[in-house]
Amino acid sequence: MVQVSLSRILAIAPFHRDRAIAESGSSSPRGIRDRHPVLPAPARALRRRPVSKGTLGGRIVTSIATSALIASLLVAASPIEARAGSSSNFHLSCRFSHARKDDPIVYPNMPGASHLHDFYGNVSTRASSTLKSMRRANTLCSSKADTSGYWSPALLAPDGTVVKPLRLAVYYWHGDGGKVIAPPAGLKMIAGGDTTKLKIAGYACGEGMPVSSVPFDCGRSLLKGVIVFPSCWDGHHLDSRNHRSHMAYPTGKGCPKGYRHRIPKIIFHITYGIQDGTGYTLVSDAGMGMTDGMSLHADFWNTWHQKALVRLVRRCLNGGLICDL
Ligand SMILES: [Cu+2]
Repeated sequence: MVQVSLSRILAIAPFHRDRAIAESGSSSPRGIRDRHPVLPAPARALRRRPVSKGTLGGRIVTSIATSALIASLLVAASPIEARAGSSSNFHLSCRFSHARKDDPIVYPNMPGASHLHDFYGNVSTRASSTLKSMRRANTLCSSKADTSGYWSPALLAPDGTVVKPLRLAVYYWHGDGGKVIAPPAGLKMIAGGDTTKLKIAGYACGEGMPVSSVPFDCGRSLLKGVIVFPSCWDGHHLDSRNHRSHMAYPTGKGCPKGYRHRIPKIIFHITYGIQDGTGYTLVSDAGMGMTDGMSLHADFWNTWHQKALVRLVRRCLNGGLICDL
């Protein structure tokens, strides 16, 4: 095991952390792949995994480490890099910032026009936000270079009270295929809205892909809302009228015609802070023609400090690593 500083690798001051641990490939790549949220995983085993108070990456890498010593080191250290092969990714944790009836993508400059959204990371995201104002603002994400806009609809308890969520974990996966490019600066997109398509949006416990179209009882684990964004870009448009049609999901044969530009597969894992989600709904259900939390969707606005994002894509994704930011 070799200790390196990711900030040195990336040469980005805001990324400075005390230390980083690079795993030299001694962990089993199979072990990593087994817990890849994108791949079919043993849902029951994942659901029963206890929730750790360690860092996001600590949880993941701990699950693949075989010795308690390595595990404790990895939980304590951040960022972490590990050899990953095809399941390379970088991921960060963004704390809940504020809830507001704003949507800078669907209703720019129209405060109060939207259903109630939970905003994560950037503390300034509002209807009037611009790329410039976003980049100038503070972020609650674990990487200070990530001043992106991340939001999703507010969750309601069965008695109608609004749930204050805890945090959002954002994964940027390499996915299958050749090299990926960084999402272009200013890219806007919306994903989800109908959890009958579980591959795109739904609910889970702990890590892993959605296993339910409605919030449910996770026992001792925390309920998560999971949304998968499209990773094929048309190469021209940063947005489109429905905020979706400039993007496409890959098929078994890769990115479809007209959408050949591969960006990372971005996956949101929202931690609401509740265990039993039975009877919970979303504020967006009625407006989107859904019930029972089935309108789960999310918005992504790439207002990262772009140079840092480009470096992460090159270093972690095209470099075959797992990077915990
Ligand atoms: Cu919404």
